[in-house]
Amino acid sequence: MIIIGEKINGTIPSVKKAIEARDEAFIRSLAIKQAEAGADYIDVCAGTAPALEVETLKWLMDIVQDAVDKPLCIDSPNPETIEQVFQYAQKPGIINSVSEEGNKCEIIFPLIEGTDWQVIALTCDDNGIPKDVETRVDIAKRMIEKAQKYGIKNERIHIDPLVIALSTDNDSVRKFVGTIESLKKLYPDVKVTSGLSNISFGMPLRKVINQNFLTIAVFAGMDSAIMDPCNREMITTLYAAEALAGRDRFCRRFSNAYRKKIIG
Ligand code: THG
Repeated sequence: MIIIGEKINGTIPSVKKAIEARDEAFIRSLAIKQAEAGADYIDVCAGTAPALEVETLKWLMDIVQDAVDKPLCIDSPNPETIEQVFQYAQKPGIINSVSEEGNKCEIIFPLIEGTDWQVIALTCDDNGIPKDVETRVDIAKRMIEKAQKYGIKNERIHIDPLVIALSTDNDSVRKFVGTIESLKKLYPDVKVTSGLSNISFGMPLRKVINQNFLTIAVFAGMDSAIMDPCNREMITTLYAAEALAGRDRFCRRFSNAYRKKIIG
């Protein structure tokens, strides 16, 4: 699993406070903790008003890149913001995200043409998030075909099927799994990603729901996860799920992580 560490996000109250106080040490430690816990990419999201977003994101990017060697996942709903901060990235990472809303693809795809950047593509458009699998897959197809015109190969694209809270759609997980299955049949090389916490909105014991959702998503073939790599229970669930899904040869990663070391 490709792990995208989610903790540097201005919508989290403690991070919002740190951004407002320009508390560099706090952000730095979040970057280091996530890198040490196994994050492959560090998501940076300003979560501020658009007027402050470019300056805030640049500040976050500079701190993270100074603290760790991991590539960034630049998280903003505004393609113009991404366009402006892109130059401050020291190495290729992931753009989070495009969708079929407005002209997002038309701004972002030329930006990453001829680079090694990857992109998360959300399956929504000007009509919002579709309720059914077919429309999600249609939107994904349109974005994948557009990307091809810019030489962006399928393996650089992470489709995010935008899982809806289970409390508002009883079939949410089934639709998520169905979308992964259809996409992988059409485009075996395309990646699928997801956040893990939307599923449990409005429910008690959210941790349990999130962990079990992760297990199902791993089994369905999800390639990357936007998650908290410092959450030990979640990482244990991930390792166990990968072993159970046959994604951990000889269960080596799981065993190395959890078998008591026998010395002597
Ligand atoms: N898809 C894509 N991008 C995304 C999301 C997605 N970016 C934002 C969001 N969803 C993913 N990021 C977060 C960040 C923090 C939390 C949830 C999602 C969060 N954090 C708690 C905290 O830090 O206090 C608890 C974390 C925990 O212990 O697990 O809730 O869906 N493309």
